[in-house]
Amino acid sequence: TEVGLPVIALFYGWFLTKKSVDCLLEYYKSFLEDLQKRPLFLEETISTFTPGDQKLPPILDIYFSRSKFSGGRNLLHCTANFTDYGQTPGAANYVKSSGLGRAFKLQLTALFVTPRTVGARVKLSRAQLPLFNFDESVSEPTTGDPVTPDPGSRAHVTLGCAPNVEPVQTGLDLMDILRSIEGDEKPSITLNMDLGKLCCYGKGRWMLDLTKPIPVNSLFSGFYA
Ligand code: ACK
Repeated sequence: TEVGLPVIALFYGWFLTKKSVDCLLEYYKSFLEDLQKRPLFLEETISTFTPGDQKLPPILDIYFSRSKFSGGRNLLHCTANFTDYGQTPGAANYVKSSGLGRAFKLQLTALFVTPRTVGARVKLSRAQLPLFNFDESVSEPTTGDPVTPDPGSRAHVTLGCAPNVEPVQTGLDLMDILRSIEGDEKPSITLNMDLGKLCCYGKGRWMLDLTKPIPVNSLFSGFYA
């Protein structure tokens, strides 16, 4: 009888439940609406947009759109391992030991915005950390002081991307902001928002540590298409 071949997914990760997706997208929407009303944010961020975009009205929810994601479906996830259908080493063993189909609560601890991406930072628990398979030191720049990031510091949920930006950029943007913070860079602008203090680390890069972390429910699973 035919048993079927095992297939390795494009990536594995924590997929938010529908209720948590709806809830987080509401946060995202009101965050963008709030940003839209902040001249200091718009000035700093729009100054870094490409020249052609500067004439456009700053409609942030169009600029940071989600339409290209997940085949247009309203999915939100935190990538744990980008296996590229098995192209990456150790993918098959990872799948065996990862325990697919388990439910996890994720803690979102910060929101961040750059001229390229918007994301939510995820603080992985001790049980979640072993599933997170990223070598964060790979995204280190070759110049400047090497700062070794904490394991799991790249964990995030991509909320929106600017035109022609791929979601893989969100994790790189997060690492880039964290490097500035760890390098003891002081924020150049601070804005008091409903959700917490939004701090600017230059070049249109902003991070807001949530005064109250947002808990979301998720299922550990693979994404295939
Ligand atoms: O927002 P993300 O974590 O960034 O979720 C998407 C998901 O996989 C599907 O595209 C992430 N992704 C794409 N390419 C890579 C890569 N080379 N390394 C790590 N993550 C990636 C992307």
